[in-house]
Amino acid sequence: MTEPQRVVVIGELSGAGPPGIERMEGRAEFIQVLDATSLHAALPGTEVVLMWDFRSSLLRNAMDRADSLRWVHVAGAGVDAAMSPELQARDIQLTNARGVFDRSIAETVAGWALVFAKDMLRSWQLQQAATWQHRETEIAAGSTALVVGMGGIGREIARTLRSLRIDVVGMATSERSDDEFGVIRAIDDFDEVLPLVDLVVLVVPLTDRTQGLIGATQLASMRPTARLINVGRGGLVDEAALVDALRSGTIAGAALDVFAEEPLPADSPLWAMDNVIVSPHMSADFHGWLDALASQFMDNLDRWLDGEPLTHVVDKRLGYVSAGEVS
Ligand code: OXD
Repeated sequence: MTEPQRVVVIGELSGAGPPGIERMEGRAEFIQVLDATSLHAALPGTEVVLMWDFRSSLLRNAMDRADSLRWVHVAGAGVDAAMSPELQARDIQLTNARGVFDRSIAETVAGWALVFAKDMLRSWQLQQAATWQHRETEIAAGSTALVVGMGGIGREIARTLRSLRIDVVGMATSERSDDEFGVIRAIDDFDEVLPLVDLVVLVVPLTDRTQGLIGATQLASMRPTARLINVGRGGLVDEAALVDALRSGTIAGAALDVFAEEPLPADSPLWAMDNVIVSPHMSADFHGWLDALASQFMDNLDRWLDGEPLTHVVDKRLGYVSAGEVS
């Protein structure tokens, strides 16, 4: 009889393992680690690591102990915290939670687009003051949104915005023609397209290329009526420059699900700004998301144990699952 596959799980779990672990009985054993010391002890001889906590930097800092590592699964969309030169260079497969979050994030983004257009933040603020103040609001239909990052999540965002009759310009690493979205612009054209749109949605992975994509220069080039939605990573935006731009009216508003530091520090000026929505990194997290993440991993683990190819394999040079990948 073959030994069960040892899977080292990095991150907090509420039960004995990820939800649905029973189906792996006899096939896999899960060892949970929460700190560097236990990871250091568990890594030697381990082939499979599940990063249940997609934000953890534990593995990145312990790659010298990972003598037998062959597969890392990140239970999240962004793999930036797992990425390291060693992981990139070695023959280790990296997979992510592609597909799980598309709908939840798309609905969040569409909701915020409408909150801005229909001035709902102001209505809420006036309600707090029991003030009846009639106003006129924008029509979102006919406005233009730039969606930066056209992987699975970005495409679902683009679809959902289009269903509101918002025109969408998609942007990805390189220019390409797409059956559904027409010409997808290259990220190198970012500064050129930015001044032409009403809404900028960041859903692109954080890589060396996208770090600090939006700084003071980019903000200054945006329409004063434009809004920024960030559901990618805090590092995509220079947060201090954003605060300045929101204060001075350089841009009209921002909805932020991700921040340079999380949780957002209590003294961040963003908390108190009336043209800002602060969301605690939860745009992806719908009721049942943990079950969905676990079940996606177990399906891949079954494939691994059966010697079949894994799905949702991240291109480690790009930092995301490339368009041609099985998903
Ligand atoms: C993720 C996220 O990458 O929720 O999964 O930010």
